[in-house]
Amino acid sequence: MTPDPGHGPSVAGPRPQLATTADNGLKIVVVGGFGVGKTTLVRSVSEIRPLNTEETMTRAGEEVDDTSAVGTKTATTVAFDFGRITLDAHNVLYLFGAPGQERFWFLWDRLFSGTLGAVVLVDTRRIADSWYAIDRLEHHGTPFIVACNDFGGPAHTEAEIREALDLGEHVPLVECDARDRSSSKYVLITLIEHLRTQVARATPQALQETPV
Ligand SMILES: Nc1nc2c(ncn2[C@@H]2O[C@H](COP(=O)(O)OP(=O)(O)OP(=O)(O)O)[C@@H](O)[C@H]2O)c(=O)[nH]1
Ligand SMILES: [Mg+2]
Repeated sequence: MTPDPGHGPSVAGPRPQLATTADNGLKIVVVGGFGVGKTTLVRSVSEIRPLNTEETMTRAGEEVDDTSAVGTKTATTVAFDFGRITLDAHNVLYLFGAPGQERFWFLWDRLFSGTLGAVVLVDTRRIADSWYAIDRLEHHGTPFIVACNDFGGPAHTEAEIREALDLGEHVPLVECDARDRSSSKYVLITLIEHLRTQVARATPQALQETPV
């Protein structure tokens, strides 16, 4: 595993240290099909230089990796991405980006362990590629939101996307550009709000006592 050398503006300057008061780590997973932008999202929004496990895609993988929809892609995640966002003096968000290729899906169940919630990224040109992610999250009972990453794919109505993903009305569905830091932040804020809503439904009293 190597630290990512080429990184966006979010890590310019000295790297922020984790406050010594930080004692609560919240784990979020970014998951979805092959090449939907998981590494890009973790990279754009992390306050530290993210750890990633991208490897160059070589001709040896041509027979097992379906690269038809991600033609210009030259690297793929083989374990996971890891980034961090400090929420306040005590709370830190740890971001894990899952590997998207089917041959690495066996890692997902372990990655989901202890996860507060998940972002399912979708490329609307190939919606079905993210079905399995939703299936596994539902299996684990992990709350999630869906974010359609902007690849300039065909325009679908929200209803069409919900139908294609068999998505319940209670699951937030947003659009994003994973390359854009503020857009990625918006996705994470949507997830956190969704988690708060769920907690409020289950234990309204507890939420009132612990403002975030
Ligand atoms: N047009 C466009 N391209 C994007 C966007 N997000 C990511 N990309 C590009 O899509 C390609 C795949 O992005 P990755 O972040 O590697 O995708 P991934 O889901 O991590 O891929 P795997 O880990 O191999 O499954 C890269 O070349 C990105 O630059 C986006 O919002 N719009
Ligand atoms: Mg990746």
